[in-house]
Formats: sequence, structure tokens, C-alpha cells
Amino acid sequence: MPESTSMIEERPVQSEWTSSIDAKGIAEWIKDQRTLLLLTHAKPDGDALGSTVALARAINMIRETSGAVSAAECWYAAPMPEWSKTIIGNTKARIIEDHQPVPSAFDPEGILITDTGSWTQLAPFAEFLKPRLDRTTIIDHHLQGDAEIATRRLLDTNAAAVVQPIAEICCHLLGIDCPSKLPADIATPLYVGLATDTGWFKHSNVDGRVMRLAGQLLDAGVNHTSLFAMLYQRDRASRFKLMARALESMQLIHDKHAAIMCLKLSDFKETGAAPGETGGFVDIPQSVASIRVVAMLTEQKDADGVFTKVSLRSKPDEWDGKPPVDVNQVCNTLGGGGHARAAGCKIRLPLEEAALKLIEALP
Ligand SMILES: [Mn+2]
Repeated sequence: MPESTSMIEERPVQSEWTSSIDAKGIAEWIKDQRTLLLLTHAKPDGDALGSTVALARAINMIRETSGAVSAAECWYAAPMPEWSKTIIGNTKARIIEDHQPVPSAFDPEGILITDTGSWTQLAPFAEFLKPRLDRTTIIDHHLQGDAEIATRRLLDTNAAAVVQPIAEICCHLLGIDCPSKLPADIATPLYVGLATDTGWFKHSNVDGRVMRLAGQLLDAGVNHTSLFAMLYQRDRASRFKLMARALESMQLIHDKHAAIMCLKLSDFKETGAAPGETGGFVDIPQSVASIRVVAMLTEQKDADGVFTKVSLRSKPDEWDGKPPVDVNQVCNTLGGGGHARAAGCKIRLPLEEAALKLIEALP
């Protein structure tokens, strides 16, 4: 079929999700920009916030000390985690609330996106980004992304957190040879990204490289215990009530190897908890020996109606001679993605119907 062949040939060569630049190259590109906008995925997590805040501070620091002309600010699409203000501090940042237009007056020379490279996660910024893709750079560690967003891509898919390549870029920017020499106010947001994306150093993505950087950041002056208290010891009672409902809803399927938990819109209403308060619930059932894969389904509502957000986790070890469940693959069949051990998707269906779709997709 000649039509389809020519359509394939006309696709830009950069459409493949591969790396095209290294940390040093990105540091040089940053120094060439007079104004930089740092973006990350909507509903930013520790890695998204940590990577952008650390980078913004390093960029603004070289401007102050070496007279280089780069200046950076961060934009975030709400909802924000409760502790985000502490991490952001006085770094220049703008929070874009749900369905608010992004400011059009600011026209940065360069745009840097961290911790994602997919349109679905950048939806609130899409209209702003589309006419500016030629000046955009992506730094990410996810296995999938939309390569057309940027021709300059640093994709470190072996990294547990995007702050790992970001730490390297910060070192290049500041002219230092080891993250242990980073200023504490740059090391701290980097540590937040590293610690949160590894579940406080317990997930299967922890390796020597993660622990070496963690050690170097501690040497740089990170206060580990105060960060732990800030991130993990500040729940509201409503989150606990919601957690109880999530656990109560747990169903075991597939010979007790898969656990499915569901939270309905009414669960949020009745407990007074916010949709952003489900973080970490999906990890809890993994303490049950038989369970290999966990799904957390959360019913939510937006301008287009009701939808179900799905988070999946799987244990890394083989069982009964079977390989671990690749939850990235499962989510791919449902229009989402992520990592082999942790992935997610959004299903445009009410909770019960979404659960049936998911059960079908699980191996
Ligand atoms: Mn990340």
C-alpha cells in the first residue's frame, strides 16, 4: 500500500524514544539560554519537584557567581503534594491550578522538561509547548515517551529517579567533580527525588548507583531524618480513614496472586480525603506473601466526566517458575505505561467497568 509507506517515510527521524545528548551537552545548552522554563509532569511527585528545583537552583547559582546569563523558573500543574512548599522554598515557581490557562506573557528561550516525555502527562502545558518544541529539551528515566516533544533528549532508563542524571548536570553546571560537593540546598531536592522514587530505598530499582548518590548527597549536607518526617510523617487523619477503606476493598484474584483495591468517589466524599492522598496505598498489600501484583483503582471526575486512575505494582522475584508481572506491559494495553515494576493508566470508565478491563489485561 503506497499511501501508508509514504506516510511512514514522512515521519520525522526523531520519533524514536532514544537519547540524543549527554549530561555535559545539556549543561552547555543550558548555559546558552538566557531564560529557561522548567516543566515536569502534572501532579508532580518528589522526583518531579526535586529534579526541577535542584536544576533551577544550580542554573540561578551559576548566573549569580559566574555572570552566565541563564535564569530559570519552574511551572507546576496542580495538585501539589502538601510538602511541596518546603521543597520549593524561595525558588521561582508558578503553580497552575486545574483548568487555568498557562501564562502567555513569558516566552522563555529554552524549555526543559524532567521526569516525563509524554503528552498525556504534560496536558496542562500542551498548548504552550506545541509552538515551542524546537527549543525544548527532555531529561527522563521512563521507558516510553513522545519523542516529537524534543530532539534533545537525555533518557537514562536505568536510573531509578530522574534526579540521578540531573545531579550529573548540576555538577557540570557548577564545575564540580562529585555530587558530595553540591551545596546542601541543591543536594536536598535531589535526595527527595531519589528517596521517593525508590520508596525510601526499598524498591527493586535500588542499585549501587542509587546508594552511591544517596551517600554523596548525605555528605553534601542532606538532613535525612527531617526529610523523612516531612515526607512520611505528616498524614491527615482523613488519609488514614481512606487507607482503611482501600484495604477493606481488597480482593484477591488469580489464585491469590493479584490484589485489587478500589476507591470510589463516595469514599473520598465520606472520609473527607483528597484524590492526592492515596500515595503509597498500592504498596501496602505487597506485604502479603502470595501477592505478586497489586492494583489500586481510584475513581475520579474531571470536566469530561468520571474516569478511573489505575496504579500497578509488581514484586520482582519469579514465583512457581513464572517471571514477574511486567506492569508496564499491562498498562500499555490500557493506554498507559511506566516501569516494569510500577506503572499506571487512566481508563475513561466508571470504577466497576474499569476493574473488569484491568482484570482482563492482567496475565
Ligand atoms: Mn521519576
